Amino acid sequence: MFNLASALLDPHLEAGRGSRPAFRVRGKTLTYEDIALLANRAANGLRARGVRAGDRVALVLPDSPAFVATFLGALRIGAIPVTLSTYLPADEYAYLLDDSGAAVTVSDPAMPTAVASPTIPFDELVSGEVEDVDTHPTKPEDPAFIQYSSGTTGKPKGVVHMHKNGVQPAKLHGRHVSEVTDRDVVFSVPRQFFSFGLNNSLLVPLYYGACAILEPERPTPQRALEIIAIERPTLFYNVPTGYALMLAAAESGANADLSSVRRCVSAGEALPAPILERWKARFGQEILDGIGSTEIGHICISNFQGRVRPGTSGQLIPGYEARVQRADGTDAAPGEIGDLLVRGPSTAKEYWRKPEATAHTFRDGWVFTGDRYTRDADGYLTYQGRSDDMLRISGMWVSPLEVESVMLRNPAVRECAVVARARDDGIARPVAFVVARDDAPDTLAADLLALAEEALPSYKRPKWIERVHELPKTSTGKIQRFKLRGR
Ligand code: 3UK
Repeated sequence: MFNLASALLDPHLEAGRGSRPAFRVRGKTLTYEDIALLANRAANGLRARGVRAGDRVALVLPDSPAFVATFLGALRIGAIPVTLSTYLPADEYAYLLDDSGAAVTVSDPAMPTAVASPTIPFDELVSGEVEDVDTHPTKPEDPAFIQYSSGTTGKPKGVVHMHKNGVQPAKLHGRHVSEVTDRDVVFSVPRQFFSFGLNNSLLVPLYYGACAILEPERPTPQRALEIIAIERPTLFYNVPTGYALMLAAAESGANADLSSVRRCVSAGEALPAPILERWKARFGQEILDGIGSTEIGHICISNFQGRVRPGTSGQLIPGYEARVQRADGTDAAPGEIGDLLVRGPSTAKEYWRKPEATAHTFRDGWVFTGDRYTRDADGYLTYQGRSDDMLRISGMWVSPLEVESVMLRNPAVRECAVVARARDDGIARPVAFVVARDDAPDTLAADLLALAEEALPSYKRPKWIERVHELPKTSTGKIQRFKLRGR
């Protein structure tokens, strides 16, 4: 048997490290013993509500001890936590709860969400529950937890991780890139419901007996700098836009003391070289960019301290293999663009109840990432864009179709294609290429920006509207968005 909750907590308690700090939340400390006992109460609370091994437990919780305890408590009894974003619209919750078939949903009434179905507030879940529980004898390959990824097209897919691979992010990236020890204090701006954040603030620090700072509200750049100055983390994690905004805040006078930090890690989208260079000039620290995915389980290719190459995703982390393939399945030559496939011990088992999507992405132990890459003679890999048309904005997926559909609501728009364009600092934002009707008003661009503001969350809104006479198309009439990139 192998149980992930037991693997993350029990060795610390058995070795007498129960009184060591596991989490810091707004000035309060929770020890390893505190969090283990809270997780046991959550486990008992779930069992009392009829949850059994194999049942799914949805979490709609901010970064907090409640999140950690519900996650670990569910694992402990062999139930499967499903970590959902706390920022979704009502119809998306309805879809995700139905798709995962969640038996219960645990929430935090202090953080209102749009979940329409009944939820159990965490405080109620653990109220009156005892602090010991027996561990369900899960097997290494049993499903442990599910994270949703919106991936390429269609509806989000549940990525199913196994008990045994939950410790691999710690053993691979945690060991070789962050070099985590029990003396580390970690702080991740990306949230725990996101795969990058779950690794940063839960799976990796607990494995090493380190301490993670949890901030329930998504921190603004100013707040992130403040938390760093007060809590003095040694390891810091963010997405490229987060680094760019913190830099901008520091450059316009915000207090910034990063002297405690010995590693800055970036993932989620490519880190532009100018951001890395400006960060280094200001803080004397490099940023270690690495590429990972929900399906891979964590970062698998990364820059390493002392051998960073700005503008690249770095080199393979020991334990992973990568192939850069031509369309015919043969290996691309050095410098030649191809499809990136990755193999390693942290990769997921499958998509939840989606055999076709599983067959497309999980190929004989390899994960087809959907990313285009080149590899040079030294083994440095460089991101070249997606093989589909999906955009990565602020580390989140944006479907061009969704944005184009909003633009097309304006009757003066005949056709529209949305791609990503880098601003001066290299950070990507959506740009809409629009073919307008001849009688379109001069105010069209402003009208479309206003429409986007009304209909889309800010990261999905086009920042530029470009009027063109026609869109590039294939002979079969398919829009060639890749030809618009860089235009
Ligand atoms: C893109 C990158 C260039 C790439 C993630 C760290 O982002 C994570 O997972 P998601 O499933 O998205 C995966 C996709 O995002 N991407 C991520 N990092 C980079 N592109 N450079 C990068 N450094 O398209 C990839 O396929 O949301 C990141 C750890 C765990 C994760 N799940």
